[in-house]
Amino acid sequence: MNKRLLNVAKQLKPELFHTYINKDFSSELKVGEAFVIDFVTHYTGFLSLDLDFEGSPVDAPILLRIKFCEHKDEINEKTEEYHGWISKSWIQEELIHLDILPTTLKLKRRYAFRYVKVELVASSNKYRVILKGAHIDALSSNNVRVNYVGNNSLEKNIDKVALLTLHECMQYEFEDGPKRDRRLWLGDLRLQALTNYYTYKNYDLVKRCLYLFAGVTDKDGRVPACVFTSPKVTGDDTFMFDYSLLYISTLNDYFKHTNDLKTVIDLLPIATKQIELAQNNFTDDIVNDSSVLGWCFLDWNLRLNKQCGAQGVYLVALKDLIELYKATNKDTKLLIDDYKKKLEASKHFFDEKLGVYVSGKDRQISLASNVWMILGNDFSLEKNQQIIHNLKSLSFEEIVTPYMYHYYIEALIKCGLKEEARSTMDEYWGAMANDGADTFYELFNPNNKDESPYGGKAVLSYCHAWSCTPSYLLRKYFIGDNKND
Ligand code: RAM
Repeated sequence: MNKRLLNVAKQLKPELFHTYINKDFSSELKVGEAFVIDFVTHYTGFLSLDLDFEGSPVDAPILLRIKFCEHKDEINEKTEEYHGWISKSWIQEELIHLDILPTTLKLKRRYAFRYVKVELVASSNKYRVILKGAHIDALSSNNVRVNYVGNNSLEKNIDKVALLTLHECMQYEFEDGPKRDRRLWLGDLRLQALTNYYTYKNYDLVKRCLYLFAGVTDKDGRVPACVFTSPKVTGDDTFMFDYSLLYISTLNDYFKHTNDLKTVIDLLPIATKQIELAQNNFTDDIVNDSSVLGWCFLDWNLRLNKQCGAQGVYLVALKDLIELYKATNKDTKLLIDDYKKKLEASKHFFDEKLGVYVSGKDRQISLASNVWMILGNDFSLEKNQQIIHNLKSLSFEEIVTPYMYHYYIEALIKCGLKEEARSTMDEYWGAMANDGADTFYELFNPNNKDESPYGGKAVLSYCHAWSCTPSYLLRKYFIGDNKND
C-alpha cells in the first residue's frame, strides 16, 4: 500500500451528480400479484416507494418482495433456481416488512435497473395496499452529454446504448458494472478509458483509477486485477497475467490522450515492474501454460486455452512500454531486444500447415489466441489478413464477451479489414440492441442466449462497462474527422 499514490487518487475522487426521476400512479397491490414499474431506461441509484392503504386500520404488517431488473428477461427469471459459483447475494432482490402505512420506503442499497417488480407477499385482508409513487435518486460522476453518431439508425442506437453503459458505470471509479461487481477492474478500465477519451473526456477519473491500482500493488509490485474502495482502498488478492500487463497499455493510452508526462513519469516504475514480473511466467521466451481458472483472463469462454493469447498480450504491453520509454527519453534497447526474442519465440504457437496460431498442449485453435497475436506481432497487413482468412476456414473456439469482441475488431482494423470490423461491430452489438438492451451486457453469445460462465444467468450484469466501446470504435475509426487516426 503506497500512501502517497493513494493520496493522489483520493484528491481526484469525483462528486456524483444526481438525477431525480419521479413516477406517480395509484395502483392496488394484491397478495401474490406483482406490479412492474418500468422506468423506460437504465438507472443506477436509490429507489423509494410511496405506499398507502384503504379500508380498516393496518392490523398486520405487509411483506414485500422487490426485484430490480436491468433487462426485461430478468423480470420473470426464477432466481431461486440459481446455484452457480459466484454469490447469490448479487441478485437484486429485497424482502421487506412494513408495519406502518402510509409510508415512504427508502431503500438503503444502491441498485442498477430499468424495471422494478413489486410483489405483495403477504398482508391482512382487512385493508388494501396502494402503491402511489416510485422515485429514483440516480447517480453518476458523468454529467456530460454527447451527440450520438453512426451511419444509420442501428449504429446511432448502438452508440446511444454504449454511451449510457459508460455513463452508468462512471461512479467514484470506473465500475465494471453497477449491478455486479461494482468495482474497478483493470481490463474493464482500459476499455472504459478509451471510450471516455472520445466521449465524456473525464481524464481525471482515469488518472484516479491509474493511481488506485498503483497504490495497491502487492509486496512484489504486482498490479492486482481489481481494487475495492470501500470501506478503505484495498487491492484484491486476485492477479491475472493479462490484466496486470494491461496496466501499461492503459497508462500509454492515457498519455496519448492527455500528454500528462508528469503522471507517466510517476507511474512508469509500476508499469515497468509488470513486464519484469511477467518474466517469471516464461520458459525460453514462451509463456507457461496453466490450468488455474483466471490465471489469465482473455474472455469468459471457459474452454479457452490462454497460453498463446497471454503471449500476445505480453507483446502488446511491451510495445506500449517501449512507447512510454520513448516518450520519457529512456533507453529502449533492452525492451526492444526482449520484444524481438518473444516475437521470435511466438513461432512456437504458429501452425505452418494451418496458417493460424494454436494454443496449449492440445494445440487449440481459437479466435482469442489469433486476435492477441495479431495485435502483438509486427507482421505485414497482408500476412495478418491471411491469418484471419485461414482461421475462418477452420472451426475454432469462439469468444463470448464484448470485451474480447472489442479486441477482435481492433485486430480486424489492424489487418486493414475496416469494413469487416464495422459490420462485425454492427452485428454483435446490434443483436444486443435488438434484444432490447438499454445498456450493453457483460456477456453475449449470439449463438447461445443462455451462456453464463457462472452457472446461471441470474447474476449476469446487463450494464457492463467493457461493452461500451462501439462509442470509441465509431468515433475513432468509422465516422467523422478522426477516421484515419
Ligand atoms: C468479472 C467482472 C469483470 C471482469 C472480470 C475478469 O468478474 O465482471 O468485469 O473484469 O470478470
